[in-house]
Amino acid sequence: MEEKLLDLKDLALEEINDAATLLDIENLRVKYLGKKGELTKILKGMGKLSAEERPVIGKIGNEVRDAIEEHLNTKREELKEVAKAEKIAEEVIDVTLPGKKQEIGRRHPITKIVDQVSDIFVGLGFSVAEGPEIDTVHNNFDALNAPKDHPSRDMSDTFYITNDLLLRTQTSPVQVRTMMKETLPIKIISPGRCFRRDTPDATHSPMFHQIEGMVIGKDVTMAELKWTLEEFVKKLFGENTKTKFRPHNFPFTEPSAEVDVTCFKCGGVGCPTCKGEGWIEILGCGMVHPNVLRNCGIDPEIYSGFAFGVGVERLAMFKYEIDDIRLLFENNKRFLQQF
Ligand code: 2NL
Repeated sequence: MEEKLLDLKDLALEEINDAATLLDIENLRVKYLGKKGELTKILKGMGKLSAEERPVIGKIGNEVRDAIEEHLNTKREELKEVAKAEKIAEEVIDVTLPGKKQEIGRRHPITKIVDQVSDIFVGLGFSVAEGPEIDTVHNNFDALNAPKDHPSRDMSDTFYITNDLLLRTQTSPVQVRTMMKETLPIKIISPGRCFRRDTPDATHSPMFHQIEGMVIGKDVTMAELKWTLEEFVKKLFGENTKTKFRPHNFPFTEPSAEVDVTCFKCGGVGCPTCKGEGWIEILGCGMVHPNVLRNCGIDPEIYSGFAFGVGVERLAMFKYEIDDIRLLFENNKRFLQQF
């Protein structure tokens, strides 16, 4: 029996030495020292021993148990150390590596112009109104006094969704909605996306932005229109900017005008930006047509108003010297980073 015990010890110590993981150690503990383990199996035979042999074998059994236990503990600590060292090696941080650059975004040039123009009009007492990009043919054309045969109504010029719904071609439907719903006086601007069935080229995009403005009240005259727009261009292009109101025609205003400003690059002498003209056309405007007021539930005998519309892309292209409108919507980061 003594021999069996010593053989068991040798075998156990050898196996423990070969253990590669903490799980191996636990399995070996169960195998040798567990309740049904090898050592217990041998010691069960002690009952057959003589009274003299029993304490001797018992002592050897205890020594074998202690030796195996100690060996298990030593190996367990060793494996724990190895595992820890491996983990540390794995998680090491190389502080000399270059950092990850945090790229900071910026506003799109169109957004910048919309914000700038909005700020100017808010400073003049206007509120900002918004509305849906899909609206009715009535709000987009009929209410605005557009003749039934007006070319802009054509299927080839407007994106129709149904016979009665379309993608708005201006932000005027927002003004129509405001007139129908709000109490007078009204003093609003409506910036937003508009859509026209255009084939894209350097100056046309089927999606573009417009800022319209409108003032309706008692005794609103063309003098207020001129003062408001002159203030606006001076704040946008500089105090020395001159304006020129040229007669024009829109179905929704009467009288109507287009506004030119002295070129903010050359001051009116003539340069590539203004194509040598000295003047740049920047917006359309006029006194709201009595039919439009009537269509929106306002009595033109009591109230009057003015309205205007600015193309945002045109302003952006002048301001940032962009020669192709398509560049604004290609989302090329290197292009957009310039503004
Ligand atoms: C242009 C011209 C304009 C308006 C828009 C308007 C809206 C209502 C009633 C009357 Cl609800 N007028 N808007 C008036 C004149 C000109 O835009 O060339 N835009 C780029």
